[in-house]
Amino acid sequence: MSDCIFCKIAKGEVPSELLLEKENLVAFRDLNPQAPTHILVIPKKHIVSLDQAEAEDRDLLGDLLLAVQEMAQRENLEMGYRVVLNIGTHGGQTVPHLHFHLLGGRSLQWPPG
Ligand code: DGP
Repeated sequence: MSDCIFCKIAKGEVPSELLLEKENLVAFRDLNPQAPTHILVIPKKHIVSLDQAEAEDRDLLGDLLLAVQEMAQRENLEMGYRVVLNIGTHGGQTVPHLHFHLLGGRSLQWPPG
């Protein structure tokens, strides 16, 4: 989508600290980190949120989760980490392009606010 900031990051039209690029996804550091490691893993395909994902996105969703795992291993998060998927207004989603947050490097509280 032409006016989507994450589409622009995925295409390299907006700079980011890009950590991983595959055929169908990219991973980059969050602009506003909430933990020592805060990485976003996004599909190149514009999907607004998990709510808009379809059966044809099954493989893509699996690839995104495996990319999160790969990034966690690269970041040496052996003590554990959290994967967050915010959906819609009540879910706290601010960027309407599906993205997994990978948070780690400190002990994280539960429940979230
Ligand atoms: P969410 O609230 O789940 O929609 O998370 C959106 C995240 O995206 C938030 O943690 C900040 C991050 N973010 C927003 N704009 C940019 C950007 O232009 N570059 C990067 N690297 N991160 C961004």
